[in-house]
Amino acid sequence: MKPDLFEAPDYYNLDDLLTEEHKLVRSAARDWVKRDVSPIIEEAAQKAEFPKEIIKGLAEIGAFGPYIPEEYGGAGLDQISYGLIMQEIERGDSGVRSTASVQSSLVMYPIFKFGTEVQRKKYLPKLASGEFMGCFGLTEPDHGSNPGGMVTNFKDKGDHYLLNGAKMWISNAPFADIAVVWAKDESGRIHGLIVERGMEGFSTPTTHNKWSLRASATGELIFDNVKIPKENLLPNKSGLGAPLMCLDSARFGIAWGAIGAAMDCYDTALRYAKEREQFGKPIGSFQLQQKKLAEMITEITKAQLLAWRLGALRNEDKATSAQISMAKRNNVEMALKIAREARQILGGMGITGEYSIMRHMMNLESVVTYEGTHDIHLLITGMDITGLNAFK
Ligand code: TGC
Ligand code: FAD
Repeated sequence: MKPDLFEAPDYYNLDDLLTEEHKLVRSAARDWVKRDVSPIIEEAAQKAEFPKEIIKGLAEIGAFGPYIPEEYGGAGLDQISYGLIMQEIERGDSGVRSTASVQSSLVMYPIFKFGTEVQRKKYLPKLASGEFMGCFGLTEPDHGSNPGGMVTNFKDKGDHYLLNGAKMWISNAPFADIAVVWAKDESGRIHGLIVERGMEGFSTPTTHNKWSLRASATGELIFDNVKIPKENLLPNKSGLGAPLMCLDSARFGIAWGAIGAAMDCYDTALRYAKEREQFGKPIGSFQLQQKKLAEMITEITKAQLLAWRLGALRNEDKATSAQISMAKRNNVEMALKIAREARQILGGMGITGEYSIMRHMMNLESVVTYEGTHDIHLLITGMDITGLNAFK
């Protein structure tokens, strides 16, 4: 792979909206991605292997629990810092950002928000340092967009719960030490349970042959009469709203992360267009190539503004779920379109692993589907503005 020469675009001087702390956090993440991710990520993706050696670095830049309070091992940062970290990581690879999103928003957040003090103290510091890795089990083979229909369930057996069912498409599952699993009780109410690797009847088979997010490990979670200690139930919120609150946090991170992937594609294509000559001129001098590049920077700038404003709203605890859906949907589609256009600017070279663009493009095909598909987020916006529910 070519050396990482990334220079971040900032067409509207958005850095003026950031604090010194935001810039410091971003620069630590950016430097780490250049030093420790870019040199190894293409080979990891080609081999379809999660590069476990990056876990320590992710913890050091604050990517595990950026906004979790420091007393639990988190970085105690605000939402814009969290977004900037996700942006920088996904600039390197969406799969690496997935690992951080799951650990922070889908494992640490529910334990912090819905767990007991004992659970917080037991799990959060180890998750923040990367000593423990976690995964989040919501999706099932027959219930993806409609998680409320889940069939995974647990029964009260007096001194423990008995968990049965299966989850599918679970990021980090093959190596996770713990899983936050959503399952129905005997009355059909959804609860979160912490399932630990090693519990009898719990297995995590790997999902093979993905053409997307190849550097992220994906698997299933199988529960065959797994005995769960009662103290592993997250007691402070139940119902579908609990996992959906976690998704709000992760979707916010994706809205920022996708900008990183788009910036990397744009930056690569811009540099290539200025260097590559055809017909005796740089291809960047042709109007058709300029149109592509000009539209890319316009869309990136719009996405940056959306993400920044959403971060400011979340800092004030004022962002709605529907606003988060809009940003996730818009920014991921923006990144996917930019990856496709950027790939064309590189001609044949664009399909090789010499450059990051094709990897970003393939990764983004998962990002546009997970955490709520492109269509589902549109229907959430539709419901919000009309007051009419297309799901029921
Ligand atoms: P509905 O009846 O509308 O709502 C059920 C309850 O939930 C509340 N609620 C929310 N609460 C917090 N945040 C949100 N975003 C919420 N949306 C809804 C709602 O108020 C209600 O509460 P209550 O108290 O009245 O019970 O639910 P529904 O069954 O009609 O479904 C709604 C729908 C389709 C929008 C939702 O289920 C959905 O978002 N589906 C998409 C599923 C999804 O996103 N799955 C992601 C799985 S995890 C993943 O992909 C990780 S990828 C790895 C990585 O991040 O890298
Ligand atoms: P389906 O729900 O079957 O949807 C198929 C198509 O139908 C989509 O285009 C959808 O938009 C459309 N559709 C569905 N309902 C409607 C409707 N009402 N109106 C119009 N169109 C509709 N899940 C987890 O729980 N944890 C994870 O860590 C996790 N990681 C993932 C990692 C990867 C690489 C992938 C690919 C997925 C991951 N997921 C995870 C699952 C992901 O959240 C689901 O794939 C996603 O929610 C969609 O569900 P589905 O694949 O079952 O598609």
